[in-house]
This record gives sequence, C-alpha cells and structure tokens, in this order.
Amino acid sequence: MTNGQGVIVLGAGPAGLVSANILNDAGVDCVVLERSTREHVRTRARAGYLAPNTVRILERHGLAEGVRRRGRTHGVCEFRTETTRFRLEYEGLGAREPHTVYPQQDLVADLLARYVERGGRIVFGVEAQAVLGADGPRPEVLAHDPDGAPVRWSARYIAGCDGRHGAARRSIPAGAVRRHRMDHGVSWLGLLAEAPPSLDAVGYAVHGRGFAGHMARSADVTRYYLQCERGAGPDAWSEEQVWQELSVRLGADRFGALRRGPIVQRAVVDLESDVLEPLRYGSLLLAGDAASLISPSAAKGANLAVLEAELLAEAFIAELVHGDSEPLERYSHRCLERIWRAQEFSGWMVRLLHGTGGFDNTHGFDHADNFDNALRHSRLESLRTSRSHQDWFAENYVGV
Ligand code: RFL
Repeated sequence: MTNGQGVIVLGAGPAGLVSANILNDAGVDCVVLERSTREHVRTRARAGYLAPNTVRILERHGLAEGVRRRGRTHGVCEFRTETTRFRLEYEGLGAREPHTVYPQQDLVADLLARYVERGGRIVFGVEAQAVLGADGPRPEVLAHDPDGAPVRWSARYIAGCDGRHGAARRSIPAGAVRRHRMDHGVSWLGLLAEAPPSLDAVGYAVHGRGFAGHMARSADVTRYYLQCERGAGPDAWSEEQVWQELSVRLGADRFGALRRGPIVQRAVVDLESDVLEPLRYGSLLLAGDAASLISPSAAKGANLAVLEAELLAEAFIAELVHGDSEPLERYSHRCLERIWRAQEFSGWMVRLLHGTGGFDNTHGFDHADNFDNALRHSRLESLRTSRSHQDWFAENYVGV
C-alpha cells in the first residue's frame, strides 16, 4: 500500500536501496518490502570492489559518505601461474581510475541508515510471493507479513530489485520476456577469512589444480575463491585443506606465505550468467540481479545494480513527478547496452582464468585439452606484454 500512485521496491539490496533513496529524496511515495531481517540485510557479506562510476553515482545522490570515509582505493592486480607472476597496475592504464574497496554489507548499512533517517519507509520480514496485474495500471504485490498472514500492497509501479530468486522474475509470464542464459560450467568455493590480505593486489592464480583468487575486503578480512568440482558442497574441504589448496594454487612457496585465519563463511557459486530482455513487463521493472545475473569473475554485479538503480529511479521520477514517460520507455535499452558489455568482459575473464576439460577436487584438471591450455597462457602472455591489451583490460575491469 503506497497511496497507489507511487513505487513499491522489492528487496533491500544495493539496487533496491539506491532506488529507494533517490525516489524518497525526490518526494515520490515509496515503500521497500524486504523478506529478511534488518540485521541480516546489514551484515550479508558479498561484493567489495566499487567501480569509479559507482562511486560517482553514489556521490551524485549524497550516498557516498561511508564509501569516502572508510573505502580504500585499489588499482593493482597480480596474475600467477605455476611458473611465473606479473602485476598490472591498472590504475595507471585505460581510463586511469582505481576501484574503491568497500564491503557490500557496509554500503547496504549506509544506504539503509540514510533512507530511514530521511523518513523512508521499509518493512522487514515481508516476503513477496507474486506481482499481480503488472500488465495494467494498478499492479499489486501479494506478500506474507512477518506473522505469515497474506497482505496485498498496491502502487503505480513495482521496482523488482529482489535478486535472481525473487518474486519479480517469477511473476513475469512465460514468453513475455526473453531469458538469455549461459552456464560457464565452472564453480567456485567462496570463502571469507578473518585474516589480513596476503598480497597488496587482487590475486588471480591460473593453475593446473584449478583457479584461486584473493581479494582484500578490509585490514583483517580477506575473500578467497577456489575453483571446485561442480556439485561439491561448501564443506568438502576441511579448513586445513582449504589453506593447503590456496597455498599450492597461489604459489605460496615461491611468492610468499598466505596469512591464515579462521574461515567464517563458505558458499559455492556456480558461475552462471543470464540477461532478461526487456527489463520490463508493464508496470514491473527489473534492476540488479533480478534483471541480469553475472558471474562474479570480474566483480560487476553490485556495480551494475547501482547503475541500473539510478536509471530506474530517475525514470520513475520523470514519469511520476514531471509526466515524462520517455526515460521509462528507454530504461531497458539503456541498461542492456551496459549489461551486455559487462557480460562480455566477465565471460572473457572466465575463459582467461579456467582451463577446460574434466575437473575434480582431488586432481584439478585432467589437462585433456592442451590446445585450449596453450591459448590461455598465450592470452596471459599478451596481457603481460602488450600495452594496448593492458589498456583494454583496465578500461573494462574498472568500467561498467
Ligand atoms: P541482492 O543484493 O541479492 O538483494 C536482493 C534483496 O531482495 C531480498 N528478497 C526479497 N524481498 C522481498 N520479497 C522477496 N520475494 C525477496 N526475494 C529476495 C533479499 O533478501 C535481498 O535483500 O540484489 P541486488 O540489490 O540486485 O544486488 C546485486 C549484488 O548483491 C550482487 O550482484 C553482487 O553481490 C555480486 N557479487 C559481486 N559484485 C560486484 O560488483 N563485486 C564483487 O566483488 C562481487 N563479489 C558477488 C561477489 C556475489 C557473490 N555471491 C554470494 C553470489 C561475491 C559473492 C560470493
């Protein structure tokens, strides 16, 4: 229930909360419905690398105070193989801009605090079941309130920012939008360690035992990734085996020991991508992971979510405050251009970082396909030696 003229935002992730802040500041009647608790939303660790354009969007709308105060700029990545390593100082290449490292849960906590401070309405513990009547002017959200009782909320528009498994996607009738889907055939065990970073760069290890990644989150928390067997559970490796495997793949004996600490979060991520087209079904519009899922290989998901959220909120404001429907009509097209570019780069990263052929947790790759392996090493060599290749990488790596 907004006054029926405004916007219901489904989901309090980066997409939903950026949209809701911008709408609320413009005086648009808006309410956020979030299925989880406030505490869960504020503490869910996921992304951490914000693109310069993301920071500019947050700044434009007065949402960047925490990022500016506590975020750290970062502009180096290091590629490792079984025999060698090289560093790319991408901050000085391509668009000549760095990332800002700022944990996604801190960004979400900032966005939430500011929204509530400014009188924004949000209801936690409300799980949307379906969006009804989106093909007409009075869409409704059918939901369960925290006590499990059914409730209905209505508005002029629904912003579907409730992620890949949310109600927004499910509510679009089969055939009304196209879903382009790609399974990259690779799985990562995502780990969060209460340990200081082990290198002063984002680390990407390309190894016969599989990919390993290192990404700083803060002075005492580091995210690691280990390529794992499809279908393996998050606890398939003991903590000791995890550190052992990370050390082997990252070449700790040659390039420096890893700084260990307790593993506080484990999740298996299947590297998949999909794009819905268009990002609109009548009065239901999609943003963030609900619009497009992207493999985490190039750290684009949260950045796309913020970019789409700004475009969507501004399009709603144009329509609801100024009577101009054109930005809403162009919304899908404008987002899709950026989404496909990010998908292309993320897919390129997947192919750069992983071998082909059978893979299992015990042996790594069976190295059946030597041709593809050689191509991968040639690609890395080109990145190490060619300035124009490095510029292309930097431009795509920090851009969306
Ligand atoms: P979110 O963050 O998933 O938020 C959706 C919100 O909707 C709620 N919800 C519902 N609410 C009401 N009714 C329902 N039926 C609902 N269903 C769901 C959920 O509780 C939640 O609060 O989506 P959003 O806002 O689109 O943001 C997307 C980003 O979170 C995501 O793309 C990134 O985290 C992806 N990602 C990364 N992106 C980057 O840009 N840089 C990174 O370094 C990066 N690292 C990552 C990542 C994702 C990861 N996982 C867990 C998939 C690392 C990992 C491990």
